[in-house]
Amino acid sequence: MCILMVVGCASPQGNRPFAKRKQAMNDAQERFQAVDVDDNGSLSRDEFSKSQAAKRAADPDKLFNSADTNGDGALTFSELTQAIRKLQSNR
Ligand SMILES: [Ca+2]
Ligand SMILES: [Ca+2]
Repeated sequence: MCILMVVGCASPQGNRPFAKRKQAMNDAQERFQAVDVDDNGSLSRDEFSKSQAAKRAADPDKLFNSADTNGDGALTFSELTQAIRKLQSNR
């Protein structure tokens, strides 16, 4: 029993490579990255204006401003998803 426990503890469970990271990426993230043309992880006003969310919005500029919660002039993925969630819950 002791030996089994030692072997169990020694198995490198924490060392697994993140092989499935790509699969875990969801649609929203893929769309975000497709719009993020300069690939810096955030959407500038210009990039945002080309996104589906902006095209569907009645006032994309207003949407951008309300989504940019930290006011740095760019939307991160989490800022955008929160804004979209807010939009959807309003309907
Ligand atoms: Ca960008
Ligand atoms: Ca921001």
